Amino acid sequence: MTDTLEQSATRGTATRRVDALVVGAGLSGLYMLHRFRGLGLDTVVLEAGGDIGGTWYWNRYPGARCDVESMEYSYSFDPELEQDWEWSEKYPTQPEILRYVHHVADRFGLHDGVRLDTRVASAHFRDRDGRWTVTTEGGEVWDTEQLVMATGCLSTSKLPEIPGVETFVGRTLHTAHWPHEGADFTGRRVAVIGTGSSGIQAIPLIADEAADLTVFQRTANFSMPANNAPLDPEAQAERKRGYPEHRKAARESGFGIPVPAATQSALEVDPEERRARYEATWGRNLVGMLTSYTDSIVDPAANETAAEFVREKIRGIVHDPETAETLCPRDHPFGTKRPCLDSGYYATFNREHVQLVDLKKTPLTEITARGLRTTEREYEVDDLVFATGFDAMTGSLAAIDLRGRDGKRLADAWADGPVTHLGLQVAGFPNLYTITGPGSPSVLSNMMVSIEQHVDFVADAVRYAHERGATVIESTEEAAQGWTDHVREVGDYTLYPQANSWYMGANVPGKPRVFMAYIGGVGAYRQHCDQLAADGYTGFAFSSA
Ligand code: N01
Repeated sequence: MTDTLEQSATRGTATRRVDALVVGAGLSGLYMLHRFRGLGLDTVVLEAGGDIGGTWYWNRYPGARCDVESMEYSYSFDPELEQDWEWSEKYPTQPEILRYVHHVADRFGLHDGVRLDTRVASAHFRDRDGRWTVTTEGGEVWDTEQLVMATGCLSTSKLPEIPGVETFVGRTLHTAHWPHEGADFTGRRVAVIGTGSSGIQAIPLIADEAADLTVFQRTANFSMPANNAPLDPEAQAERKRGYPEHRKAARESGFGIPVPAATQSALEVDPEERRARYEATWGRNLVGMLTSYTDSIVDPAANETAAEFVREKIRGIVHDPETAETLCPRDHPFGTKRPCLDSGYYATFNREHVQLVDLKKTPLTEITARGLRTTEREYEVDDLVFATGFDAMTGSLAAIDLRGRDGKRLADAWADGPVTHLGLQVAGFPNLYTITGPGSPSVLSNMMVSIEQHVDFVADAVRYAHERGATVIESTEEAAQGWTDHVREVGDYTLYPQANSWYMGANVPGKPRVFMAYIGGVGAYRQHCDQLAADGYTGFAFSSA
């Protein structure tokens, strides 16, 4: 790390010293800035994008919206903010969330703490004085005590491993890097590769414009109608009146969204009753579908009852029986890949100009100058839309040359999969925090609930350390290994590890196959974190450099 400082001196770059650096100006980075400033810490946020907003700055594809309801997917830390802001729809669109992010940044005066267009290249811990040297791709050098990675779980996008992408002469788009001016598909022949949440949201809208749309599906996904609608002002006011209790219930829940706790096994009720229950939840509450019964996500037979219910729905919507069967997911239990919410996705395949290609039967072999080739034939198109997802949870951390004590690389520490204490800290990487990192409920929850909890935990821990004259906080090896073993054990109790999902790192060749999120529930997780903090931050060591 001294090298970096010396190099910067050679280049004539001044090193700027701060108390805290935050990487990423999305919903977590902005709240972290607000909390650190509240502690009087000189804090700067470095943001790779051209503006704030994180996920909601980048993912501008047609139909992009959050599939957690607006009234849930919002900050709870400021009662006046949550009373003042008005959402317009049940599920918020990407532009509306971005407006919300800007409103929050304006309201709390956060803009001047963010440096845009600044991508972090490396972060090296200095053993001699317990601080970090952080360099950016532009050559800036920062010197900080605290370093918070608010880099998001789904922010390093990926293209499919198909040769020839550079040979295609038409337009290529990735859902996570959508042009700000939009993309007009009118009269064009379009291919969409990928049928995850992004593809499933975008496909019906692309179909509205395109002359011809071919969807290339590798894995059929479970999706439920969103039934989105404008928010009734009276219902919104009612929720706002009950916000304190509702937020509390969300924090104590399993997925960060309050739903009644299941009390029965799916296999102990008769099929009619079970069906009625699924029917009542269908199109209303995705988390409710996942948690209908005590064994929905742990017992294959119980899970299959929900999976078959969804397949019946698909068969009821899609006219062509062969297309319907291709759209029916069969290779993973319901919920073990992120289930989707859609607006007319399955019905899109009833349209004359929309075709589905089953890549399980005819895999893609090549991208050509004119389109895509499968083992069966070539498809000529004008536009290639990649809805092919992300190197999730660890990708954005791996993209930075992160080195802890004794120059240890994060890449080496995580060679067999991420090892963290609470998904928040890595042993040997003092004062480094990963907001909603691997090993925390994170992507299995309403992200806003998990973001606020992690940011508060970090701010409180730093305050605790400073009040005691400590400047270095680090998790012990034992605590990190113990927590990670627990995360794996709880994951293994469920059906989640059975799917080839991004939760498992399965979508990135060579990535270790481990279930990266904590499925113990946000309520139980929070309780554990609170208890450990009340006991003097068990598993964390405090020192001064
Ligand atoms: O990405 P994905 P996403 N050849 O990884 C396919 C959140 N999100 O951007 O399943 C052919 O889910 C891949 O196939 P397979 C949400 O958490 C939320 O859609 O790997 N196909 C899959 O179908 C979500 O889960 C919201 O076999 C290839 C697709 O591409 C997460 O972000 C909206 C391929 C990728 O799906 C990621 O969603 C959007 C190849 N070589 C996203 N490589 C809301 O809140 C990949 N695929 C609504």
